[in-house]
Amino acid sequence: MAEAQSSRTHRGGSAQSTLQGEIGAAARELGFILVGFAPLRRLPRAAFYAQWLAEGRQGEMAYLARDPERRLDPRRLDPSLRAVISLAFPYRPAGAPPLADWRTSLRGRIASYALGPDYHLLVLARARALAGQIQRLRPGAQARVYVDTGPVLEREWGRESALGWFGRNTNLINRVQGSYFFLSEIFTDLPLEGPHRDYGEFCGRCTRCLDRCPTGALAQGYRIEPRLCISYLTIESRGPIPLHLRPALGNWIFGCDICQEVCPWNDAGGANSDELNPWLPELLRLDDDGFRQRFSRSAIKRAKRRGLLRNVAVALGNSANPAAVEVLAESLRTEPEPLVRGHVAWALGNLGGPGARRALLQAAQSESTPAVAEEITAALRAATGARPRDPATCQGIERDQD
Ligand code: B12
Ligand code: SF4
Ligand code: SF4
Repeated sequence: MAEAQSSRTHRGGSAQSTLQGEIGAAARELGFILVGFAPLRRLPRAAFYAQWLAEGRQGEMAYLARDPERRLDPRRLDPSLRAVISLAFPYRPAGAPPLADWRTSLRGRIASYALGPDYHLLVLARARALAGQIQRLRPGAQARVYVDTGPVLEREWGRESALGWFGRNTNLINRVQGSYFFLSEIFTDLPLEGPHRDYGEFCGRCTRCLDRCPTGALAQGYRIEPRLCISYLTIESRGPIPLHLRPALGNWIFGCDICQEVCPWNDAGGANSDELNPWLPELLRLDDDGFRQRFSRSAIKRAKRRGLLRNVAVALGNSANPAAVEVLAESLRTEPEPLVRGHVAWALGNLGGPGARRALLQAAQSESTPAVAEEITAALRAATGARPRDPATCQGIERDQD
């Protein structure tokens, strides 16, 4: 079991300590790498949350603003609840450094948490199994399980249970395990003992995550502006990606790991996998059935086909690779979803060159959705001014004459 709990929870010989030891052992068997306990209380950092909402930081994630009191105090779900068991389940970081030649190979990047089956199902099943064991140890005990599945401020409960500290990148970080883990909670009416000291704070003077975030989403004071975060833009946001942010997405098409990759508390990643570096033209050609077949058991389904293909179009537009024009031109002709067509037009405008301009001019004749027609007009302007770049170096090169 990780250091986060060992010195804090298994004290004395009380019935609670024995029970907590048994819960810890069962959790470890189920694959959890951290376990902590804390009595429930109204979270004391409520003002931070109120301010966050007042600034509209939830963006399109309206659920975050729904009944904030319930998020701050789980006893509003059920007054008999007394304690939380906070759990961390690891996921494997992607290989680092990321593919340097993505512009040439036209490969995108997917955040490593999305590798394999959807974590909501995977971790939920393990946490439910643990809840079942707790109920066998203490028949009749309440055990309500969450994995990003309800009105719970999960990192805050992880912090209360001394699993780690809230880093400048706003992730919960453990000194041994880093931050590549999911959080899960079991709320119970059992009187479990809390940690006996604060975990502490270990960012020190480091500001790597702030310096390296490509969109400036992170600020001093442990503050994130989700509406600038690539994870929000590529997963949660359903509409057009703001024009000025599209270049900063690079080849991220689902989530982003940069502020974790640069964190000195995380180990360098494992092997690169095709699943996390998919070939972008193939994704842009996915129809509804193809999307369902490929992603129905993956966290990626959250973005929906239209969201994912929107992101893929942006990445292709950022590739500076004329080889991307063919699939984009094909998509502009055949794609049924206006959101995707609009971003495809932007991508062609960004790439420029005769093929891109031809495709845009042709589409301008028949496009019937005003928002897409606007994207096409802007893209034609950009394509006329654009100097194609060398994908290998991403430097400007002379444009072929039409
Ligand atoms: C909304 C959300 C997002 C949003 C907003 C992120 C954010 N930082 O709030 C977006 C889409 C951007 C996002 C991105 C990611 N997410 Co997310 N996300 C969530 C979700 C659903 C809710 C988070 C939330 O409530 N935010 C609202 C803010 C106000 O809450 P808060 O930051 O926890 O703040 C409270 C306290 O911490 C405190 N506080 C915080 N800082 C400070 C500082 C001071 C000085 C004070 C006084 C108080 C204070 O005040 C608040 C009220 O108590 C949680 C799951 C859940 N239900 O909790 C997952 C979750 C946080 N996400 C997770 C993950 C993995 C990610 C990504 C890494 C995915 C990816 N690779 O793309 C990125 C990381 C981006 C980043 N740097 O945060 C994991 C994090 C695990 C971990 N080790 O921390 C969670 C816990 C999901 C899970 N079950 O594992 N996510
Ligand atoms: S996930 Fe990416 S975009 Fe979001 S805060 Fe971290 S580095 Fe910035
Ligand atoms: S990169 Fe540095 S500042 Fe950011 S969370 Fe990690 S230790 Fe903290």
